[in-house]
Amino acid sequence: MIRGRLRIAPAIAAALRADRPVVALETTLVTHGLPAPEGVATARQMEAEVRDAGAVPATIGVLDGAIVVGLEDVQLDALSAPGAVKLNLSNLAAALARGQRGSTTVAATAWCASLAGIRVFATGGIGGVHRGFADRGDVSADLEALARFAVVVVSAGAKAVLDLPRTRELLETLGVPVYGFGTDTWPAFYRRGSALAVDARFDDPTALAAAAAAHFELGGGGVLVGNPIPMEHELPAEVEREAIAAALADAEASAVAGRDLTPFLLDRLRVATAGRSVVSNVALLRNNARLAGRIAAALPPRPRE
Ligand code: PSU
Ligand code: MN
Repeated sequence: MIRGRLRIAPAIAAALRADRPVVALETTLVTHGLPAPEGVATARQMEAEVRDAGAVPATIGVLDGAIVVGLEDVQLDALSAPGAVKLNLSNLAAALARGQRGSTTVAATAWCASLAGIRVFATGGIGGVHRGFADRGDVSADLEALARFAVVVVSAGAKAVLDLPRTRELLETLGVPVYGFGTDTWPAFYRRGSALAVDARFDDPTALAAAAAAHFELGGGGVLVGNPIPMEHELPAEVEREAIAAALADAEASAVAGRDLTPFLLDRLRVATAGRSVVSNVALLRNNARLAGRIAAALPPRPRE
């Protein structure tokens, strides 16, 4: 039924049929998370990292009324022209039906990946519970999607502008396993660690892949992997603290809300750190794409029905 809505590039369809490793990549970080032309360049670097790790990259977006799984270079360029809609679980269908051009968030990409039969997905930082939750009630659809779709999501934690302790609690509530790759604490995006524990630590992609496969076998939903930002790209704690405070103050002083909030905060961080946050973001994205490729390559064969 979804066939017409889901356009899987031939190379990716062939890899999936042969049960070769495939990694889904999202596009909201391209259109809304990074400044142009950094976004498109980063998407291509992430694809290269996935390939270097021995897997096939499948960058996902919405074009001409279809979910395109495996955007070609010209399609990625078309998608990232100004005006792309940021798509999550609640506006994906309307965008498809209207033929709107859109980029997929973690939430929408997890959905599309599971429709396509892709089991691993790389992003930068997931969305979560925003600070000031009591007043705004703003919780990213990424958390609900993680609970629902059986995909391994590789990230550097949740975005640092969020309320990380509440986000961690909600993942626990939703039953999403949070694994640390080479870490006992949940990574905090621009920083390698936090005071928050992971459910299990793995130092080897094969052991991690086995745990994720066991979760899927039990009928579980998504698995979140926390992969710390490479040490040399961490933002100094003081720089990060001040930049986040400035970004949150700017958001408070403006009327920004809803889907616009996260892109607004990321852009304010860029300004407050004189571009350093973007360099760190790109570094952790590439690092996550590479690990996702290794995990995809290590997953046991898909069980045959
Ligand atoms: N990771 C990044 N940059 C980003 C994002 C993730 O390094 O811009 C995007 C993802 O697409 C994620 C979205 O799903 O930010 C979160 O938006 P919201 O908080 O509105 O759900
Ligand atoms: Mn939100």
